[in-house]
Amino acid sequence: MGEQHSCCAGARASVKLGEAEQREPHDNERKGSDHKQPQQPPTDLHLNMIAIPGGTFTMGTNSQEGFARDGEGPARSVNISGFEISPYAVTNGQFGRFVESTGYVTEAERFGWSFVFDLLASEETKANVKQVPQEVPWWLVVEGAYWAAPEGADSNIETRMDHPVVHISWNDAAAYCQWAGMRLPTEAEWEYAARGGLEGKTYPWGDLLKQDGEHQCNIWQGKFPVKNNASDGYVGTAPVDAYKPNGYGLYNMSGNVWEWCSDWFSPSYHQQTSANNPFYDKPSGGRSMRGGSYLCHRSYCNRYRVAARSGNTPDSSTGNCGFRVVRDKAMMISSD
Ligand SMILES: [Ca+2]
Repeated sequence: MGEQHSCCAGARASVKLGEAEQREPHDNERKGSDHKQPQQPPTDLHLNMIAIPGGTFTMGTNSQEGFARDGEGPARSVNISGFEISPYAVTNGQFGRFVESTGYVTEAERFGWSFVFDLLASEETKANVKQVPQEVPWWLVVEGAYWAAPEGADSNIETRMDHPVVHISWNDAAAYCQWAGMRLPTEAEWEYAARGGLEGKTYPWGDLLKQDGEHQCNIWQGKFPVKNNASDGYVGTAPVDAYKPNGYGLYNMSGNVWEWCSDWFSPSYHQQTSANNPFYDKPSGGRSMRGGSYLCHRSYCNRYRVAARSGNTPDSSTGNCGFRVVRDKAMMISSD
């Protein structure tokens, strides 16, 4: 794939466990099936979808603050058809209903491990870690870490049902969408929605990181990667409805967790996609992610801006990446 940012999210392929430790998915696991019969999604799963009107906006940025190598620009005018988007990232509670209904097994479970940020893991978990990527030593390869045990086997989500589900690969997210009658947003839809009706701003709320001295999102304060002051209230994930929503009523489009998009990731996205409902459809090895996460820091990974982009391989999973869902607008008959 194109430029990949290991600080944002570790890649599955960068880890080579010993033969005895490397668990390849079995065929039946790849299908995400066990003995349960898949059921229809509950009708109350995504009740509060928000309608985003079609329109034209300036996508991307030419700002020096942007990462040119990521392909954040050149900024250009893009047309988007209307769609509906969830106001929040998919929660642990919602993903749990998917698993309960279908018996779906995530890729973190199939491979037997996922990437956990070291400050979040217990001392016991850290002591059992067999591998840490040298270039990004804050990403621990934790065996037994998955969506319901986000920091490893000695963790759980009991008090975090309203937090975004994490350790979800792109393939896992796509499976949830298929079950829920949804799809992942394109990058263009995501950015259009994240801007909340504002034009050319850095963040979903404007150009200043704080408003009236108040934190607007869950990122990192302190010294990355050793000291997180958490002055925004959270070291790890925050509830999906924390902080103020943007102009469209969407929460946490910046920070908290990265969100998968449907496009393949390419730094030449802006040069190679249409101005009408752009979508990068050439397989590049990586899928796009947007929004940044609780690990982003101004000094290190300033990718919680609305034009910022990253990507990861579709089988990778980390403790700072989730997703939100969209669907095409239902046909409306105008009474005008
Ligand atoms: Ca934080």
